[in-house]
Order: sequence, then structure tokens, then C-alpha cells
Amino acid sequence: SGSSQGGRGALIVLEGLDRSGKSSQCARLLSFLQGKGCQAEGWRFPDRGTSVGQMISAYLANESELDDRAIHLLFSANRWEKRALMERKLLGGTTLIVDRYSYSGVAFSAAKGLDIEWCKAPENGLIAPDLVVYLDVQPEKAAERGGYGGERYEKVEFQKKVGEHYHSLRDSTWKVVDGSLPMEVVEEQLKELAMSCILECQSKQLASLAW
Ligand code: Z5A
Ligand code: MG
Repeated sequence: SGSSQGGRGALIVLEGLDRSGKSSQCARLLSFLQGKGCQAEGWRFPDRGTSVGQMISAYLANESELDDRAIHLLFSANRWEKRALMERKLLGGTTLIVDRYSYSGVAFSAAKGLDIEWCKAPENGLIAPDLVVYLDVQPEKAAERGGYGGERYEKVEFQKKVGEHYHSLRDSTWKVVDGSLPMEVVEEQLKELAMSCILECQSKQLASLAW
């Protein structure tokens, strides 16, 4: 079960504002899938482990300053440097549960005032997700959760703008889940969405983002 004999893996992305529960739900979904014997891995962007990722990490911690367009392109480059591995994994039958992707890239940079079409351009050609789950939580509510406020961008006003840009990116691969529900309820909804996506993908070719 879940091996490459069943076809390719699914690219499943979780998006949402800060503290909407993405990382918690990625971990729960991953252990559910692995528990069922499904070949699955958890990924996240930014991937702070690469040299590009280290520059991003310093920027987010306010330890360095970068031009808005320069940091935008670094976030994108951080996805491009993982693209070939991502493709190999998916074609080899591994499902990837990804914590943030190109939608974060565009929504955060556009919220700073950059032109949204300019923001989308470097994402074109990356692998298109099979499913994007948007965890919908009001910024005020998210701000009440643990750990909010440390890094750059973690301010309610800014998060509201990010939410508006996310909204404009919704397409047919999006499913919106109410992220203010109890964690276990969100988890159940995610399991169902993920399982049907994984089944559908087995006979569907990989596609590229074309924004
Ligand atoms: N960024 C960008 O600008 N461009 C890009 O291309 C990319 C990213 C990829 C770092 O991301 C920043 O990079 C981010 C976007 C920008 N900006 N900011 N700020 P990150 O992924 O490293 O951010 P993070 O700080 O690790 O995670 P997060 O997104 O802020 O949180 P989360 O993963 O969505 O939430 P969580 O850690 O799972 O949960 C947060 C807390 O809420 C925790 O205490 C949970 O126990 C609690 N929680 C979770 N779910 C619930 C429910 N349902 N009820 C009650 N409490 C809950
Ligand atoms: Mg997180």
C-alpha cells in the first residue's frame, strides 16, 4: 500500500496566516498517513537548512535587512533549489505534505506592496500542488495563540493584508478549512481531503504552476 506501484505521490500544501495551525496539522496528517503504511514525507518552506534558507532565516529574525524584491526572489529560489528532488519523490510514489509554498511567497510579498503579477512570475514552472488546504483563521484570533509576535510579519494589520492576497490566489485546487475549530476536528477534515487527493493523483500527471 502506498508504494510506487500505486502511481505517483500527491503534492499537498497547507497554507494560512501565522498561527493558523499549519505546522501542527502537517505533523498530525503525516503521522496518520505513515501509520496507514503510506509513503509520505513532511516538507516546509522556507527550508532553512540550505544556504539560501539561512539568509531567509536571518532576515525573518530581523538579523539582516534585504530589499523587498531580493528577499522575494530568495524565497522563490529556496523552492527552486528543491524542485528536482520534489519531482523525484513524487514520481517515486512519495506523497509530500508541505508547510507553506508559492502562495505564501506571493501573499506576503504582495502585502508589502509589490505588484502581484511581478510576485507570481518566478513561481511559474514549479510543481503545481494537487491540493492546497487553506486554514482559515481571523488574524485577531491567531494572535491570541502561543508564540505569536516574535518574527518579522507577525503583526495583525500586516496579516490582514496577507489574508486578502491569499484570497485572490484561490483556485480549483483549494479547499478552505475553518482553522478556528478544535485541532482534532481540523485534523479529521484534513485526513479526508488528503486521502481522496492521494487516490485521485495516482492516475493524474504532475503539472506546473502557470500563473
Ligand atoms: N514566507 C514568505 O514571506 N515567503 C515565502 O515564500 C514563504 C514564507 C514560504 C516564516 O514562516 C515566515 O516566512 C512567515 C511567512 C514567510 N511569516 N511570518 N510571520 P514559518 O512557516 O517558518 O512560520 P512559523 O512561525 O513556523 O509558523 P506559523 O505559520 O506562524 O504557525 P502555524 O504553523 O500556522 O501554526 P502552529 O505552529 O501549528 O500553531 C500555532 C499555535 O496555535 C500553537 O501554539 C498551536 O498549539 C496552536 N493551535 C494550532 N491549531 C489550533 C487550533 N485549532 N485551536 C487552538 N490552538 C491551535
Ligand atoms: Mg508553522
